[in-house]
Amino acid sequence: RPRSLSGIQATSDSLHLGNYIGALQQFVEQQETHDAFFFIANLHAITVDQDPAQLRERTLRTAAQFIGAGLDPQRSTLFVQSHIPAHTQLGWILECTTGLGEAQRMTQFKDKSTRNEHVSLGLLTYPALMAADILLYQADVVPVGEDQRQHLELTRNLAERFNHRYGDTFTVPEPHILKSTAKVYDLQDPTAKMSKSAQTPAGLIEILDDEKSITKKIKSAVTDAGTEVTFDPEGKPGVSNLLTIHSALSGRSIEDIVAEFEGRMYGHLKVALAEVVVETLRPLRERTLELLDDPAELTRVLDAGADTAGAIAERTIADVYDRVGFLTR
Ligand code: AQP
Repeated sequence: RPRSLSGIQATSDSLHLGNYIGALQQFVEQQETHDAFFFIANLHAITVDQDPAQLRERTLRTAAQFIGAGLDPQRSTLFVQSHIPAHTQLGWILECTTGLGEAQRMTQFKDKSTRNEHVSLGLLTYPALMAADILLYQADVVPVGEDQRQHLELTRNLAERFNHRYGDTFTVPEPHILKSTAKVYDLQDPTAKMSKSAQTPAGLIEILDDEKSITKKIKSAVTDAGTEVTFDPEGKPGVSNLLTIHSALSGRSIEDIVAEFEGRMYGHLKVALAEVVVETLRPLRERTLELLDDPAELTRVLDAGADTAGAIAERTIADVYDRVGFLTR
């Protein structure tokens, strides 16, 4: 089986619908067909300031949402990034493999460094650590949203550069970015990515939101001029985003949904979509809250995941250290 690996940062109490559709839903699918590894990226989280108690709590909450969304610890290896020291060890080596200009060209760095007042060095070196996350496990595919495409491209370049310099060491990974669901947009600003650093919480659906607030946010989503429900991301970004979300969650094709709403108003689509989102997220929320009642069990799952992941990561880092010329002891 090809190996699939991806991670999500522990930077919010709840993941949002973009994380779910762009990433988590793909993880759940891939655990059926791949040798699956998914982790909570707490090292990446501290590239911006985090409160320690909150980071601890959010790490467990993110793990609970992984399992609540359908990841099965029997079929996927679920772990916490900081439990495996090899991520930082390989991260350093890949920082030394990355050009400064190359890192500065990353659009996420450019966005976040202009948005944040304090810019840490970690924000710049973030993609080298991300490359380490992936290359340590010799991952074949990495399911992510569109915003991570450039980082994946850098990961591939770093793997090739290292292999060329030191001999075949790393599998060069392929991104798994589904065209249809790679970018979920903000409900209040359908030209911007749905993101936890959104201008207003009204544009962001958290997957642990209650049903009333989900329905309210969808009903007040910004739509476009005109009345006809058509899929036209350029001309009608608001309605198209609603159709994309519907299709991703209901599993129906966009054409099928458009046909259902022919001759009807945007409001009808919103009512139907609210129901689809609520029905999808209800069991997920219930399972997540149950899991959070038993943190000891979650910790046990993550410890077992770290044992499995650690064994693979240690093999890779030992090989890398040797190739780079570090003495063994
Ligand atoms: N809007 C989105 N549509 C599709 N996929 C998305 N992802 C994030 N937003 C969308 C994907 O979710 C995964 C986890 O990403 P992350 O841990 O990097 O989370 P994030 O980028 O911190 O989430 P935000 O909300 O986008 O954060 P900010 O506001 O800090 O930039 C990734 O696979 C990502 O592609």
